[in-house]
Amino acid sequence: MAATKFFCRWIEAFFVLFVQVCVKSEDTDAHKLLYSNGGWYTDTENLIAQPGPCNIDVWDNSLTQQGFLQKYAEKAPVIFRSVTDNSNFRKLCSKSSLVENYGSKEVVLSSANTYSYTKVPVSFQHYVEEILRPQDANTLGNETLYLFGDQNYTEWEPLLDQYIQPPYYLPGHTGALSFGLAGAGTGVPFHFHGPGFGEVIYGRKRWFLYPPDQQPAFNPNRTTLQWLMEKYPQLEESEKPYECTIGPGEIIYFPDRWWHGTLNIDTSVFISKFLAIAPWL
Ligand SMILES: O=C(O)CCC(=O)C(=O)O
Repeated sequence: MAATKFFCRWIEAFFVLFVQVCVKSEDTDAHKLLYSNGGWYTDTENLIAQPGPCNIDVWDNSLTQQGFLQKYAEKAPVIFRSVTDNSNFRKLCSKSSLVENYGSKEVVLSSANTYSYTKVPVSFQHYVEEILRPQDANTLGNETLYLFGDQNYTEWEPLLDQYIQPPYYLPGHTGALSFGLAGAGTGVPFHFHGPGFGEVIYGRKRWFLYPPDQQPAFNPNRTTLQWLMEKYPQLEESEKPYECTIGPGEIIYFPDRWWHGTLNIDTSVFISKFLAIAPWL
């Protein structure tokens, strides 16, 4: 009897140890990936843009859907921290995993100016090896190619399906996902459209926003980096934007028709969910 008890305890202890080792090594892998930015390196000499202050409300999942609708949906941007766990999606977005699984798939690059007129189809691998690079401070937005949106949804579906979407919604709206990858110092200059969410998977992204009735002064062909260096330092207190720099696992929500411009501090992987009115809902 005593021998059986001893044997059972031994088996139990072994099992607990086994589970602890497995959980710990998964955790460590996730941390290693985050620490290495998923292999999307940026040389420190190419980190020309810096993170800025954050004057936007930040919430964890204690914000209810009702609170979101009352305080933010149509009124103000908001940042969410740790409201979803996209560590599995993050693993799939490491450089080695994306190049291996999606290298031969086509993506359509857009010029990084306000109206993104230019569209250039290339393979994902070509973009990573030949085009993705840190922003040169003198290069214009209309001369910079940027990957955001415009993937063939069917081909990229296995990846996008793994993304856990933000847990907040706008009644009567449907959402479309847009995947992005861009170099340090790149970004999209001020523009506006419908409401949406933007999450950073790797890297850091600085967001600048203005309400619909406060159009900022900017040149649509100059980059957000050029605006930051030329115009931002001259802004009066009352002209300063809403802004925040978000990192992996953080999500920004921007309301309908709010002006927004983005600036990637590091080489960044990101995903947006654009919301549009769905008459059938
Ligand atoms: O995340 C970005 O850099 C650009 C996102 C954006 O502003 C947009 O797609 O409208």
